[in-house]
Amino acid sequence: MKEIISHFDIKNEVADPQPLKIGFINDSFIVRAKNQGEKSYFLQRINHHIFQNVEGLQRNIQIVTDHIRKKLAAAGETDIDRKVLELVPTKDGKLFHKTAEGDFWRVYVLIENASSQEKVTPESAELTGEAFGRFQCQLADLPFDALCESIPNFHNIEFRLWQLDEAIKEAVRSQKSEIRYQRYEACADIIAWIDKRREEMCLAERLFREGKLPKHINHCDTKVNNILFDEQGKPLCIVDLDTVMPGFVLSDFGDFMRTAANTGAEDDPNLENIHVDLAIFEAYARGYLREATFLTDIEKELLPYGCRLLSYMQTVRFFTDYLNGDTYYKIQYPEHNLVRTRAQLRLVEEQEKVADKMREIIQRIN
Ligand code: GN1
Ligand code: MG
Repeated sequence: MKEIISHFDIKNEVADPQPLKIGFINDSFIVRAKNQGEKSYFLQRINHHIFQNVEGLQRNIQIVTDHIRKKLAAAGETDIDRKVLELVPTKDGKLFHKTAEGDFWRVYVLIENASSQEKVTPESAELTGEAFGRFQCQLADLPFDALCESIPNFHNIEFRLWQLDEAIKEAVRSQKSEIRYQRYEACADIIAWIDKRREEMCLAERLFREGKLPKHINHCDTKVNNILFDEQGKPLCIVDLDTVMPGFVLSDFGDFMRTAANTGAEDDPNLENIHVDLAIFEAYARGYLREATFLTDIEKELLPYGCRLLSYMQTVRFFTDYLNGDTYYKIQYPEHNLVRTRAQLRLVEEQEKVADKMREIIQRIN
């Protein structure tokens, strides 16, 4: 680990990296300054099986953080170092270090005195909505194709359904004794449930093809825990920029609601816990719409649909991984991906029940 750190342009003395348990994808470590008052760092091993174009990924992050830093400076903001992430280059000026074993590492400056939350209150949701709205707005003047898709077709539901269909085909072809066959056979109800909603859920992609729905730069992982709050509980900085890429604003709005406006957990084994928290929905939407001033009418109109779309997409993704034998998401117990699937599926059903109420709320705020 010490060796890894030595490749980066870190000028102060630091302690050994300590592992952090966050995220399902990358491995993260904290690298503390030895002397008080000096910079500490956040070291990550990038999962290059998932992010196959590490160069493009790191370039995306650099473009986005530079752009936001400029916007913050132009707006006369203070404490900018805590409001936007900063990549630390390697000593030879690269944005990542590749080891002889083929691992990819990167370093950020650690944002001090900041913490993440797993749940929000209506008060913090409004501030969070503003923060994500501002984030999108700051990036709205970048052409959407200024960034690459760090994971191709990441939030493309047509592609996710295709992946599911491939997983099903593989499962059907496999031996009856294999786990994928058994999982497939036991989950006919889930497959039928997904099929019933296919057409509706591909609407956004169709509208894009017809030129009716634009793409912008999105964060594409707007879970509550991807925002850092300061000591007063105010949003400070948006983190986890691996998936910043072109997409529909529905992605960011919907993914936040998927995690925050759910009274249950993403992997709640008790489906009775799962309902839509309309107070959170309303508060977040109010903050978001206040800041995301670039939105077109169709984008605003589709926001409630975006909530269902993202929960549905997550259902499909968790379920595909379950059928594939849990190769993508880290799991904590053998049936974890099935539990996650059922919890997300229930959330879609709950969002369907309150779709009209969501629409009324958006109209009222607008
Ligand atoms: C993954 O690793 P994490 O928690 O930031 C995933 C998201 C999913 C999420 C589900 C690159 O995010 O898309 O919504 O898990 N990220 C990637 O909790 O696949
Ligand atoms: Mg994350």
